[in-house]
Amino acid sequence: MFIKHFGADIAVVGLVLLMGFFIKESGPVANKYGGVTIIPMQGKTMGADVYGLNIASVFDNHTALYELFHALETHLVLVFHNVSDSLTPEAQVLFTKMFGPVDPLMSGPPEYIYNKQFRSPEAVKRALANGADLNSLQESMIRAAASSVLPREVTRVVKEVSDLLAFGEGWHTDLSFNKGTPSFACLVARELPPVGQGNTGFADMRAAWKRVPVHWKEELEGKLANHSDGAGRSSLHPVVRRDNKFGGEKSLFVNKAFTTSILGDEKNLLESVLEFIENMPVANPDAILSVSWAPGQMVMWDNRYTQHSANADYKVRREMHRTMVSGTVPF
Ligand SMILES: O=C(O)CCC(=O)C(=O)O
Ligand SMILES: [Fe+2]
Repeated sequence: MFIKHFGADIAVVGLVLLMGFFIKESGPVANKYGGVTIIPMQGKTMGADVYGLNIASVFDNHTALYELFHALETHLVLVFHNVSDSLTPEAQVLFTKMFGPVDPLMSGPPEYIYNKQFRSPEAVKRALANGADLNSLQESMIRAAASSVLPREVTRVVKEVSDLLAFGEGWHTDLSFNKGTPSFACLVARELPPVGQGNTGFADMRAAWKRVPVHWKEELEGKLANHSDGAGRSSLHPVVRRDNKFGGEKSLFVNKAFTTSILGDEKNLLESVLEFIENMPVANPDAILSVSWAPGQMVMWDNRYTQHSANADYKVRREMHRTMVSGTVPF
């Protein structure tokens, strides 16, 4: 009896080891939904590559749409490769609407959008060191935005050759100074530097919360932070949000661009927390993605649980189109 039982245990252990070997050897598990394949990024706490999206036919493919929605909330960043030629700005708007209401005013008037970058001290320092005239720089970017003939829901994110600053440099969460912060954002590459330049970095704020020291957690949980655009719009949000639909996981919700203070932060933790995030590419590389771009590529991110940062390491014109899903009030 004992021998028989023992033998069965060995067989089970053997089977599990064998399965582990195959799973390990075959890499991440790809899931296929009506021609759309979702492959989680290996060795990362977030991110998935998506192949086979035909934006013209996906609207009739409810299984694929549901799975993409689920994948976005689970993996936080989806990189859509080789999206079909039909990826017009109008199709981008329609596709984004599949993830929730798209607010044409979400991006705000161009002046708001392009002003805020001047508050990034490093960017300003670098631009001034390069002899920039900040006023004319700002003007040229506003002109670029206003000359657009795109649908109102699409924000052009442009860096002209002559611009010394790029929109979105430095870790940030889009529009976190609003009361309802955008849930998802969608960025489409239109004009690009050579591959490997102009990457966009993403940081996983679920992983960040898991990894900050326990005594920080005890201090920060339950506190509110003030987020401000420096131009009159501001909101208070919880430092730790937990409104993830899948499991209510906690996520660290302060960012260098817009968080000005934590209410009741007697231990002055905000600075240390922002430093922790800044240092994530070195200390927590598995919780960071550096997404490189190719023509026709589209990226969607969960703007509640990630931060991102544009990398302005190129000298040519770059143009991206952004659409955003209206947000909910964080809790
Ligand atoms: O251009 C990029 O890589 C990202 C810009 C950005 O921050 C945004 O579109 O929200
Ligand atoms: Fe951004």
